[in-house]
Amino acid sequence: MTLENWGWSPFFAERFIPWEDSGYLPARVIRGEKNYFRVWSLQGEMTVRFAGKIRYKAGGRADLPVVGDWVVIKPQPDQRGIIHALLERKSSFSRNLPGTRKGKERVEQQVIAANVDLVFIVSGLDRDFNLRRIERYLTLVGSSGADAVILLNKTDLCKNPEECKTQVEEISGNSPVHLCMARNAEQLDILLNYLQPGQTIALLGSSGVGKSTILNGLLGEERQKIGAVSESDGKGRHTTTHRELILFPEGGILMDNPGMRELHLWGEADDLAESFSDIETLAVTCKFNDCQHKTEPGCAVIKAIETGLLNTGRLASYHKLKDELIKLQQKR
Ligand SMILES: Nc1nc2c(ncn2[C@@H]2O[C@H](COP(=O)(O)OP(=O)(O)OP(=O)(O)O)[C@@H](O)[C@H]2O)c(=O)[nH]1
Ligand SMILES: [Mg+2]
Ligand SMILES: [Zn+2]
Repeated sequence: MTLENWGWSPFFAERFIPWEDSGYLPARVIRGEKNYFRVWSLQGEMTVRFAGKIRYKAGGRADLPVVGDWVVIKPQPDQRGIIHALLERKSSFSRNLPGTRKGKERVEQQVIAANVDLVFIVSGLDRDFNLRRIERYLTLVGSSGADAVILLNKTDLCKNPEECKTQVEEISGNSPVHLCMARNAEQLDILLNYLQPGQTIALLGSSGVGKSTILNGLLGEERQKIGAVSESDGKGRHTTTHRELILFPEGGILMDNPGMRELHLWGEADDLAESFSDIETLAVTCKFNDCQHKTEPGCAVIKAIETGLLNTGRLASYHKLKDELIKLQQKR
């Protein structure tokens, strides 16, 4: 096994140069527990903690290691070690953890996963199916620096999966959309093409959509625990509780994730240029440069609604996500 199998590249090698030749090793965080991490290095898998100075020096939560990070460790006896530094991330997937402190609203970046190349956005074709949520995921992935592929799972629970796929393709821009039925491992073969040596793919989506079932189906073994969805509301029960990187024997790394409840964006208003490229392209021909596409005369976006080129749900979603990103920018 090489570091490259685990996603190591010249980008990280360059950042590791200052640590070379003094007993330090690069290692990838494959699982995070409350007080320690599991990492993989050329000395195999081990349990590591981080040196107090990392926590002390960290400007915020975002500077602490998460699953997917490359860290600098010093091995100790019994497959244990200490994390001394976090190597700069190539990409990171973050959300906003809003809250209040001393009565004041505040925002905080929560890095969910690091150094992910591709995200499988998984949606169930049952009650989970929701175009607006898929748009939100696409925006979040757009801000992260990773590419997105949309998987519409549970085709057996949908009367017309092709029709749903067409609807998603209207909002997915350049991201491919695939249908699958993970329970019977059907239509998963095409996904194997995305698994390339050293590439990290994260599975994201609500609880119960079948992320772990997809992972098991691709791997061909019952690696991850699967949980039934509730009969009353069709939602999952948060069966997966830890993020984890799983190395595929044929190459490629998959990250299973717990289902996400709240999905507050962390990014900038400009990030919508990718996930809403249709609207942003129309906006170029609006009469006013700062057109908000609400009531302005000569608005090309409103005109597209009138002619049926664009639907109101999509525009409302654009406004909602844009407002959220602008508010976030103001608070930061
Ligand atoms: N009908 C049907 N059920 C499926 C399919 N794929 C997965 N399921 C079921 O959906 C339920 C949830 O699957 P999981 O793989 O545990 O879902 P998850 O996204 O990993 O959920 P969390 O770990 O809670 O985030 C299980 O009962 C699966 O058997 C499918 O293609 N069709
Ligand atoms: Mg799961
Ligand atoms: Zn306009």
